[in-house]
Formats: sequence, structure tokens, C-alpha cells
Amino acid sequence: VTERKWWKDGVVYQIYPASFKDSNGDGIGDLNGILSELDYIRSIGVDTIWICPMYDSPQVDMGYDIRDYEKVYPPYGTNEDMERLIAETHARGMRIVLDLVVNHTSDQISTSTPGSRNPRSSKDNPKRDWYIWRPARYVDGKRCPPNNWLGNFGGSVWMWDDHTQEYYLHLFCPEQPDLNWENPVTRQAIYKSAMEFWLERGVDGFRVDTVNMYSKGEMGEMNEVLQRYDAMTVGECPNTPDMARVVKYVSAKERQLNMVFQFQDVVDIGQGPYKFQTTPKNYTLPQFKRAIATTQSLLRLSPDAWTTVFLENHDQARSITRFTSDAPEHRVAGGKLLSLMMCALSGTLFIYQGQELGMTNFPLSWDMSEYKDVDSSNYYKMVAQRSGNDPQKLAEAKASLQHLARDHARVPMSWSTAPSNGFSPADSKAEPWMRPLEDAQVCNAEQQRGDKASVLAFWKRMLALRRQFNDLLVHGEFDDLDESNPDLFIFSKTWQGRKALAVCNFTDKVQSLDLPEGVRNGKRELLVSSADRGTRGDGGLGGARVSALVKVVGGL
Ligand code: TEU
Ligand code: CA
Repeated sequence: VTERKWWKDGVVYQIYPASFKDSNGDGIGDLNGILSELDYIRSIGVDTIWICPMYDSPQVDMGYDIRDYEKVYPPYGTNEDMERLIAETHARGMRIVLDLVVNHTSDQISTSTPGSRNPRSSKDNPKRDWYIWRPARYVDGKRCPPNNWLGNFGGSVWMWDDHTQEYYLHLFCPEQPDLNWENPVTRQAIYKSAMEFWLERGVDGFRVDTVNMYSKGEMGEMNEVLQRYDAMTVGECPNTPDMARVVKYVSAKERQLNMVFQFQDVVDIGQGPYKFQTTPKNYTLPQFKRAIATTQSLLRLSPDAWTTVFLENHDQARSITRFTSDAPEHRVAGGKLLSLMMCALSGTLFIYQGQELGMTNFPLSWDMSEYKDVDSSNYYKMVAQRSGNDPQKLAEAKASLQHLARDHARVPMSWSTAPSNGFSPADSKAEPWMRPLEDAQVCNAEQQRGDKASVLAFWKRMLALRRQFNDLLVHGEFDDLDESNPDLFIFSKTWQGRKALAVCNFTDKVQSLDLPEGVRNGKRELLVSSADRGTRGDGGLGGARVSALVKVVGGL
């Protein structure tokens, strides 16, 4: 039996500060905007908030390029605003988690750190060794990077520095040089500024950005800091298909991380060799189910390990669009279907802002100029360049971005039907930094709060059920009861002889359902169906795009 911890039973609500709520009308979300909606967040039934980077940054990669770890990005507010937000979150009985981005910094970091000098100024600058420098290779007299590695946003990971005649490493943008974790001075500076500074101010943990990318020998050291504050960690873990390695990260006895976001979970599903090189919905339901089964299997592989449940974050397109259908007649059903599925899975549950409303991707009709993310624009530029602006290839690239781009998660939150969807104050002079969705008439927080049949109401109900059946739903053993079924996802959760059955119909047709044996003989009680409109019990198990959760007693 696993040890109980607040972060295991917790439900985390992820906030993207630029797009959540703009309190002062400059078109950019801010900390006081978050503060003003803490009661809304709490009303959903979550108990922890995670705020994406709100640190000072030149914003080449939306704050994942940090210039000053100890300072709030001025358009988001001040350090005092942040301290107030921490206090008010705690006052509501919730916890607060920040992003820890320490694989790389902004290339501008030296300019704002007093007394420091630019690592690029000379080879003997003491700060130079904070980053990773390598000499050029020469092939037939031609200067080449040290190796052929490609970065996450396209192109080589090596950037030539003309002044000192060496390359530096950057796994992401050239403006995000990778830190040298071998350097003990660098490590101490990170612990102090990126971690202790905020732990001292009361934050309860970190989401650790790209945690598997820098050298891991030193996690133990990092853990000493975390343990001193009893802080929780969830690591972002791309490119880690080997489950034995994942277990090493998250098994409690290894003392590395509490849990991770795995990418062979649904993140990578349907993506091309280079993320956007694919067509929409390029996967089957059995593949999707296998991805979920893989992350659920962690708890079996290692009883002291822990896992996460998530479909969305600031790097992913909207789940209704990706995994069900955002057609007007299907979106509400799709949102509820996914909500029920997620709330019935084991692990710590993460919800991304707007997911609780069933927000969807923006449409294909939007111009390319509405895509603001460096990842999207780099890809589109690359296709343009390689194809000589071939209209067919560009149309394909745009279709792929419409399905998978990170931009879809980053549009302003739809609060109401007011101008800018209530994101900025009514008398605001500035336009929001990204275009608000046009469908706020049918999908906004204000309307859904009063509507028992809304996606929001369904999330609230599911989260309450998740609390009520905490052992079974959060900690129970997961079994896919019909792995190859192309239409239905039928799984059971088992906890000390008790059982729940979840049935999710991913098609828009009524499906017949053969109840698995162990369930057929048992006494069944319908806990919730996404077909009922706030009342109980009228949902048929196999209804179109309907999901249901059933408690089973006996019959095993
Ligand atoms: O993401 C790291 C990562 O590997 C990816 O999810 C990446 O964003 C994606 O492949 C790009 O298509 C983290 C952050 O979540 C992301 O927002 C940052 O851009 C990235 O690190 C760099 O800090
Ligand atoms: Ca603002």
C-alpha cells in the first residue's frame, strides 16, 4: 500500500499567466487577475494551482527563458503581488506550485544580475562555464557544429559565438542557452535563486521543466533542498519510453521526483517524427488506450511510485479537438466523456485552464498571424523554405498546426460574452495579446456556472465523486477490459475487493456493450453518466459519445 500524501490525492489546476485574466487592461493576463478568480478556481473542486513561469523574461519562449529568477515579469505584476497571491491561495486551503526552469536560462540573464559579466565576453570570464561551450569541427576546411543534434524547435542545438569563436549548446531557442549542471557554482546559484527564494516565500512545490534533459547525477542535491521544505515535484519527461527509467525517477526510494508527466502518454499520440509532420487524428483508439494503460501501469511496476493524469497543458492543443470532436453538436459530450475518463484514472490529476469549460482549438479560418508561438512559426517557416512556398505544402502545415499547435492552449480564457470574452476589463484600451475565441457565446465560465448541464458542472460533479471514492479512483488498480475495441474504452478500477467500471464511447453512434463477466454477475450501481442532465440514472451505457461510471459490488 502506498504512502498517502496531499499531492497524491490532489487535483491541480494549471494557469498560464499571460492568458488567464487581465486585471489592468493592458491585454496581458497578470497575477492580480489570477487573484480575482481564486474563488472560481476553488469552486471547481481543485486544491492546488500551478502557475507557468511568471519570472522576468524577454519572452522569446513565453517565460521559459528566464532573465531573473527572483523577480516577477513586470507586466504580470510585482513580487508583492506574488506574495499576496501565495497568501490568498493558502487562505483558501489550496496550495501553489511554480515552474522550475533550470535546463536553460535566457541569454540575457547576465545583464540583469548585478556584478555579473556576460559569459560571451571572453573565454576566461568566470561565468562562461555556467553554460556549455565547444570548439568547432572543421570538415574540408568548413566550420561545422560539434555534432549533428537537432533542437526541439528545429535546427542545430549549437549556436556559433563569433566573439569568442566557440559554439554554445541550446536544446531550445538560441536565446535559451543550456546551463552547465557539472559546475557546482552554477548548481548552488540555481538552488538559491530558482528554488529557495520561492520556497522561503511559501510555494508548495515545483513542476520541473524538461527534467530529464540535464545531467541527473545531481538530483540528490536538489532533493535535499526540496525535502527541507517538504515541497512536491512533478517532472516533465519527454522522450522517455523506457518504463524502467521512469520508475527510477518516481519511485519514492530513489528520492528523485514525486511524479512525472510522461510523453508516451497521450502527448505524443498522432504526432509526426517532427511533431507537426502528421495529419489530424493520425492514431487509433486502441493506441490511445495503450498510451493511458502505460502510465497507469507505473503503480503496478513499482508500488512506491506515483503517476499523473493529464490531457492538456500549455504545450498541447485542446483535448476535445484532439481526442473527440469539437463540432458544435459534439463538443459538450466530448468534454464530459474526457472528464469522466480522467477522473476515473489513478494518479494526481492535472486540469489546464479552460479545459473545465470544454474550450476547443481555434478554427482553420484564422490567419497564420494569429499563431504567436515560436514553435509554430519556426515550423511554418521551415516548410515554406523547404518547399519553395508550395501552396499545397503550406496548407498541410497550417492544417497540422490547427490541430496540434501550442497556440490553441494560449488564447485568452473565455470568461463571459463581454468584449474580449471578459478576459480584460470592459473599459480596456488594449487588445488581448492573442485573439479571443469567437465561440464564447456557447462556451464561457459565467454561463456555465449557472447551467447544470454544462461541461463545468460535470467536472465539478466528477471531482466530487473522485473525492468520495478516493481509494478506488485515485489509488485503484487499472485494467483495460477490452484493449482492441476500436470504439469503446472500458476499464475497471479495483481497490481491496471493490470495483468500479468506466465505459467511454468515443464514437457518435450508439454502441452495444457486452459487459465483462466479472461485472455482469455483480450488483451494479450507476454512479454517474454523462448523458444525464444533472439528474441521475437515465444514461444508457452505450449511448453516443456517452460515458458512465458504475460501481460494482460482488460478482468477482
Ligand atoms: O517543454 C519541453 C518539451 O520538451 C516540449 O513539450 C516542447 O515544448 C515541445 O516539444 C515543443 O513542441 C518545456 C515547456 O513546457 C515549454 O513550454 C518550453 O517551451 C520548453 O520546455 C523550453 O523551456
Ligand atoms: Ca494585465
